[in-house]
Amino acid sequence: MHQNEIDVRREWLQNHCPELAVSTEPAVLQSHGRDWTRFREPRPAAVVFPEHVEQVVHLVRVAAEHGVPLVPSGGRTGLSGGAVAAAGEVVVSLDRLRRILDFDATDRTVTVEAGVVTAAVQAYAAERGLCYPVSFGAEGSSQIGGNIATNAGGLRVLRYGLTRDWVAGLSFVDGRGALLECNAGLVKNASGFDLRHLLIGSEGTLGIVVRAMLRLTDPPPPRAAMVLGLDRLDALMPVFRAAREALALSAFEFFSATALQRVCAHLGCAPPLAEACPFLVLLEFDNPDGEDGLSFAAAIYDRCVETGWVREGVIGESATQARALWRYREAIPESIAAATPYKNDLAVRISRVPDFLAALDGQVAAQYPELEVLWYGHIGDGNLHMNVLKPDGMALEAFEQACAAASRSIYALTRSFGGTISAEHGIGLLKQADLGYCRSAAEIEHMRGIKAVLDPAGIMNPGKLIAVG
Ligand code: 2HG
Ligand code: ZN
Repeated sequence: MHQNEIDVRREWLQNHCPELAVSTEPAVLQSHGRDWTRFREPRPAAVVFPEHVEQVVHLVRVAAEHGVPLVPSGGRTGLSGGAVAAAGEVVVSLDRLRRILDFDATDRTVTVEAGVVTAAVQAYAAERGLCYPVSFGAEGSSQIGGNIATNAGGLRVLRYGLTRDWVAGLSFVDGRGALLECNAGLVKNASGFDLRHLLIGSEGTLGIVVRAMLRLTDPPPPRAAMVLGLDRLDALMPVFRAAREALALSAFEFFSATALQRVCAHLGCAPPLAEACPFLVLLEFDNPDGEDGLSFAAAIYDRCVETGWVREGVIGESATQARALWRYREAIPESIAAATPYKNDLAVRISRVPDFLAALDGQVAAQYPELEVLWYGHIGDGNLHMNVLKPDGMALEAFEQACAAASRSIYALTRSFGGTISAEHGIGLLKQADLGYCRSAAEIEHMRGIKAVLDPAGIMNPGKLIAVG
């Protein structure tokens, strides 16, 4: 988009939304025009900061009338470009819609505005003796609205499910500027289509989530963590099964030694195990009275070592020790960020993980003979992150093209296993052309039809998730 068109759009904003806080500062356009992806340069016309839901309603209404594209923006921690504004759009930041509105101890719900940060909800629940259990590395800056828009998952899906499972109700502004309130906290509501669930995972393409009522649960019991070193990929599932039979697992995470090396280099710390094993798993499990959990874990460990599945392991008994072990897994994305990783976020059914991994392993070696590939992920729920690192000196565009081409055969393999090309990061801008690898033509057609109803002017996050027109 040319600068004069951008100027016209800024003037339009001033004329039609004079009450709205607007920024056209280059630094703000940069920071709020993108998420954590680095494959597109941000170029929004402006960033607006509504403070009240009514301002969002008004903005969307006039934007729909005049065909002005909007990009909803939360904590901007997305990994698929869902919040990237690269074509002169108006970014709608939810940063100032960050009030906690209501708490109900009987319903065990908290109602928040969309811009409330995930960790703030967790802390608020903990102060009231409850827990908001959706948890992931970006929880310190991701916002509830964005979590809903991408149905964020994370580290404890195995125990607690996804964001979807914790949304008791939500309000959103559709693409025509109508405010809809969906399922205000009812546990049972058999009265037709549940638009709440349509909005969850819609990546801002159907409307802007402005408020949510979240369910809370009991706080977790004390937990311990264990890191085990494996020699072979095919030992992963036997270890998972053994652990799940004996322990109350809340996480079963996987990472490769190459990922661990990056973390140790980044944090300047020693690895958790004395011997270098090519694959590692991190288990987190309930340890309520500080005894049973640990003796079960020790028994599993012995069995896994005897059978040859595990070479070495370490247990973190105290909360501090467990946290230290978690760092090895959680810090992987930040440790490799400087290498502009190309991210794959694949998932298959848990039972198919071993065969999928074996097939993928061969394919990756053939597709990326010269590039460094790191594996990690939430194997306990079937989700595998595969990150390809950009070599120093390789142009970003050439790197993206090479990875995108290689990804297609990986997606085809994923499809043959009945899997998805995005488990939890969303399709966004970066994977939009490949949606057909995990959704049928009929499904995509219906998605377009649904979008046309909720967003007839096509202004809501255009070009993301599904191509229209
Ligand atoms: C994680 O599991 C996040 O740490 C990021 O989903 C995954 O960096 C990635 O590919
Ligand atoms: Zn993840």
